[in-house]
Amino acid sequence: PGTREELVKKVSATMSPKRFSHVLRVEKVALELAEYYGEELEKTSVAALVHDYAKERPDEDFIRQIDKGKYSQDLKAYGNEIWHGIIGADFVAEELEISDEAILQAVRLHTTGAKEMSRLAQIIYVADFIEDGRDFPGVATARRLAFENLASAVAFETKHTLQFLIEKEVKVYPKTIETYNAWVAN
Ligand code: DGI
Ligand code: FE
Ligand code: FE
Ligand code: FE
Repeated sequence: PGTREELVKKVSATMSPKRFSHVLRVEKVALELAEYYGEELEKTSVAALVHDYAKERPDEDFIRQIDKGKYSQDLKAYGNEIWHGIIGADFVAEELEISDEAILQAVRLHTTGAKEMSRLAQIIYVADFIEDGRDFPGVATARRLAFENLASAVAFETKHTLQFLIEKEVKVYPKTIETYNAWVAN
């Protein structure tokens, strides 16, 4: 992977300045959470910096990965919002030469969550939701919960996201429901 500065250079080259500033804000609060919960800071920084690496890639890149047979064809019914984490981790691994499975898994799960999430995956999932630039009803509660009980912040975010998707009447990815069943409705 190299140094943080090398990573910052590569990641910032793939996205708008606006999105990259989101990435830096995610890193900032993720490191605060890592510090608070005793997670490895270096891993947390890398995971945060790369979590949206594939967010501005053309759809064809993702379709090609699906057609290689590594993923269910069902994924084709979704779009970048679902692909950039789940499939985007492939590009993080190949192009940024990151092989740490804990980091790659945190990238894969950062949008939908999962039934089981490592502490690092929970930190990235929550940090993405509460970073300083986020402003929506409930964000203050999410920020408070994040530093009280990480699992309760994951649950709060999952419920909020599902409510938002239903309100918009968009397709809910099955993994999002799995996350809800495991973290909210248990
Ligand atoms: O990449 P970010 O904008 O920082 O945040 P994200 O990766 O957490 O979420 C990207 C978008 O994905 C967000 O608008 C919510 C949406 N999303 C999350 N779960 C689902 C979903 N969209 C659909 N269609 N289905 C889902 O299950
Ligand atoms: Fe994302
Ligand atoms: Fe998120
Ligand atoms: Fe993000």
